[in-house]
Amino acid sequence: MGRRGVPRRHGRRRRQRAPRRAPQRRRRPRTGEVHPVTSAELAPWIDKLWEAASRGDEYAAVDSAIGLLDGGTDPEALLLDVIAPVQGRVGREWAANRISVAQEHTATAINERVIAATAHHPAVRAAVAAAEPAGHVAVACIDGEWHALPARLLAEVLRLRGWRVDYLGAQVPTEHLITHLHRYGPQAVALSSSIATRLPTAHAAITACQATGTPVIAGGAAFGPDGRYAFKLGADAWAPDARAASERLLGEPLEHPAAPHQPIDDLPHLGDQEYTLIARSARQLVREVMAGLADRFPAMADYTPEQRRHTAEDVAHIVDFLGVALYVDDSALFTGFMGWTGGILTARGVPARSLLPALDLLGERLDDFPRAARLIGDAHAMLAGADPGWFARMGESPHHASNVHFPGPGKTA
Ligand code: B12
Repeated sequence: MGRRGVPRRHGRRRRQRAPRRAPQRRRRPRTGEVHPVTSAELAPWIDKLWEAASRGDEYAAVDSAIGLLDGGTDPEALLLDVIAPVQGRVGREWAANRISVAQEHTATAINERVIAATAHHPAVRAAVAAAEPAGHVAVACIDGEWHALPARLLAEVLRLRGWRVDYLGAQVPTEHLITHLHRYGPQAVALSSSIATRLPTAHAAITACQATGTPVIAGGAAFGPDGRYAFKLGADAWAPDARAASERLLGEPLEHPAAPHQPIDDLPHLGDQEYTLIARSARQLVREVMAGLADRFPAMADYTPEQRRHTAEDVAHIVDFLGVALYVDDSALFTGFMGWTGGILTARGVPARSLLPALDLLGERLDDFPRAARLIGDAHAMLAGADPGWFARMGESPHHASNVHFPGPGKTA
């Protein structure tokens, strides 16, 4: 049953007190042992954790985190100023082809263990218990979203700031999230997504949560560096990182969500059906582009089955990103993705221009779709015009990304 009309305010308790303390000083753990640290003090610990995680040494990684906590380091600083940058470095090192996919997975798995060990450290448990109660929030990843680590960091930071957190983890089916909201009634739901192709699903989840009367704060790399897609999809709030998210939740109450509505009400351009038709025929499009590539590049006949599979996966990513760019009607999303992919290829010795034939084939098949044709044209112009140095820099950027394999046989991970 929906609960629209029931006014639920965040931080109400705090709002009754005056004057407020400066935002950065609020709700820090007050165990008496914790001391603030500067980024210069933390830098060697970032290196230490990175080295342990990248060589797969879980014990050394956990020991370095525990050592920091034993020494009285603010747990929030450990989470956000040590573990998060290390995880960002994992992505950059992979993008630059300096670590393998397996090393990236290993390092990520170790960082997850480090976060878990941190959460159970006595100083952290004491800090959570001592924090002034802030309210009740659910943190969940969008359905199909595997990137749980950013959401987990958010959940731990919110706990440290006094929130009772229901952490639902990766890929939460929207219907189960809604059941949870009805059953436990958190004041807000924090939806996390890192991969832009989940944005249409994120939109459905945001709309469904709001229909229960629960305001939504959205975050994670998928929503764009300035949160533009969160706002386009009707989220009640957005924040760039966990610190800003906790400040936002403790600040002005989130507006009571808009009346129940359909996704198309937020995005009237969906009425042209381009997104729907392309999303529905994505598999067929991938097959046609693959057949076209085989015609144009006889060398593909010598590809191993694995190389063909990888190339097809990459074409599928291009079609997926085209679809999501049509969904949010933003050419920059598709161009950014293609530029980032060009960067990934450049780092692996494959020229970014080798993406052009796939774009050409896609454009030929979609010439009846004016918005899609424009997006493909923009991406084509970018790929044809940019110099290799620019692609190298794009590959290092965390905000635009793709899969890894397109299109040179054996060139990519
Ligand atoms: C680790 C990782 C994975 C792991 C995830 C494991 C896990 N348990 O999380 C695995 C291996 C599973 C994975 C899979 C994939 N990944 Co990946 N992955 C990454 C990587 C390297 C790190 C992500 C991360 O943890 N970042 C660190 C944290 C700290 O990031 P953060 O966003 O800054 O987090 C803060 C804020 O976003 C904010 N925040 C987060 N959530 C929320 C929520 C709210 C409400 C608020 C307010 C704030 C907030 O607070 C956080 C803390 O301050 C990134 C690259 C990168 N540089 O980020 C790619 C990346 C996210 N992955 C990407 C891709 C493409 C994939 C795959 C498609 C690859 C594939 N071949 O299958 C799959 C997709 C799986 C899926 N369906 O979700 C792309 C995304 C492309 C895009 N533009 O959308 C990236 C950018 C790079 C890449 N190509 O690898 N990935």
